[in-house]
Amino acid sequence: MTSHKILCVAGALASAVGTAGAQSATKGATKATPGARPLNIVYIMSDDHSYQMISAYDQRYISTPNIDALAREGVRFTESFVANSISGPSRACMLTGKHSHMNGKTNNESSHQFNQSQQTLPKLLRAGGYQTAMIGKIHLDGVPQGFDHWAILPGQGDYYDPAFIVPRGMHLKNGYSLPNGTDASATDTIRYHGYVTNIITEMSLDWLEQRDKTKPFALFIHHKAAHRDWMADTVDLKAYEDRTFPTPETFDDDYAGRPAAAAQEMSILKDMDITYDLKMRTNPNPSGLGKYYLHGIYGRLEEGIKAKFDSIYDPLSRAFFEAPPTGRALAVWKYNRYMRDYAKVINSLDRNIGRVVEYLREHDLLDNTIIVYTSDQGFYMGEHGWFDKRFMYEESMRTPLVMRLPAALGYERRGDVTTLVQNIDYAPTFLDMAGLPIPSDIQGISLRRLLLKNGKEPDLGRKALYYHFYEYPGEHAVRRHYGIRTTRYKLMHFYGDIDKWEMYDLKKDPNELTNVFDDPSYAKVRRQLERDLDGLRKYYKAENAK
Ligand code: SGN
Ligand code: CA
Repeated sequence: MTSHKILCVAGALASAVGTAGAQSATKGATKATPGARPLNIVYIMSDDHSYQMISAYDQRYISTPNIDALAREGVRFTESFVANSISGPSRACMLTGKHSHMNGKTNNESSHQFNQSQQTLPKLLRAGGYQTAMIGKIHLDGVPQGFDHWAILPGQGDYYDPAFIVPRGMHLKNGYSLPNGTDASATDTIRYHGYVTNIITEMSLDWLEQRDKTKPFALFIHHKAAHRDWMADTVDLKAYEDRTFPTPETFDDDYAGRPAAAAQEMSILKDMDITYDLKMRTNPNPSGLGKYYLHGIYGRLEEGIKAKFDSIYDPLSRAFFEAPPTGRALAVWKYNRYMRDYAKVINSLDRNIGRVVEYLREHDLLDNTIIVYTSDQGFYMGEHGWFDKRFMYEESMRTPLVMRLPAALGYERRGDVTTLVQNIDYAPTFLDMAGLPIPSDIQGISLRRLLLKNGKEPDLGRKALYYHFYEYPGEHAVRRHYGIRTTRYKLMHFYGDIDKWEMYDLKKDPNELTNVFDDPSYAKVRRQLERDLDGLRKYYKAENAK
């Protein structure tokens, strides 16, 4: 350590999903070139990183040269989605290749614990001869299994001087509480000095350095960034301070015809905290969250770091409380503060991704390593007036996904991949690329065939995606809902204390402002989508999921 997808006909869908489910590892498998080196996997996943804030996806806001380079030297998935837009569940989908109702981790609450003893991607890779490691945020209960080495943040973790839970004996215990389910006799918790994104990177590079170099490896680098409350590394504190960000088209959404959207509590204007989220410290009347920032977050920074935060935020804070803006002006002011802080955090994330690529380059590993960059879900950057995620609407059901691909191993595809993909596909993809069998109970499909050649994308046999969000009651008050997304339409059902169906024609209404569920001109499409959603629920054994 240095110091830290119009709609297919019902029969087509049924046969489509059937084909996908029957896919095997050997089908169309890349014949390894004799003497070729085995494939290594570097999977980098951040937290809450919206595709809007990656220049490879969206040039309106910021520049992310290192993430863009991964896409340039490989592929950018333009239709990439999660199955459940919330941390622990999303990570469980990724690790198991199964929807939430099958892997058991339906929401972030530890009352719905992830059963670590189930089949997972790292266990399968390890059994197949891979050396495996995971560093950073996993947000699942208990001790990670299937890794030769791991160091995880307790829960969300901290941006500064973060504690990590590590296998016992790796470091000295320093008294941090362990998450529910952790076998305390098997772990140590230790606080590291520095900024979390740097520390996770350094720990990852340290592991690469000391790994058994005779074996292929799979390294899972899971960043805390860019989770709320967006605390920048000191070197990025001044960045973007002179920038005014354009508000997105739907910033002033009135949620007409969408009661669940109206009932959320993730409004920048109403729910974003001036002190906790936006770091305005001279608040005469801080909220509970504000007090937590003052004592629990800002309060535990080192004096030198506090001074650097003060030099940026205190003049802004004093000016704000002297003449606080109101109404829409306040919403726009908060939006800009939010965008700046979030962008600063992405600067560090992108830079650290660059360090990992550089290490792989220096150690002659780029030719036999796939580097994946994704996030545990998308995020609202002011669209609909929001921050956070959870909804099946585009900004949060989507997630960025780029892959730097080793041409030397036959992965010659470059540019955009436009097939609908979902995070349950990662596990079967990596197993397939590693030449390992894909267990039949995995629900995702291997994307490997999409990565081989340029030209028409092979049909993977899946015409629609299933989505289900469960965390209600819960923070931000997003109602439970499930639905289907095709390349053109989306149908979703909010249930519980709200019982409302919503349907969108994404071609005519990409911002999902007009709910056409009751529009007679869409009656035929709606009947088809309803049948297809039923078909998907049966296919995924989700008929009883709620
Ligand atoms: C925390 C945040 C929420 C966020 C959840 C889940 N509140 O509870 O804003 O939606 O995490 O995020 S905070 O006051 O603690 O910042 S997730 O990415 O882990 O699923
Ligand atoms: Ca997240």
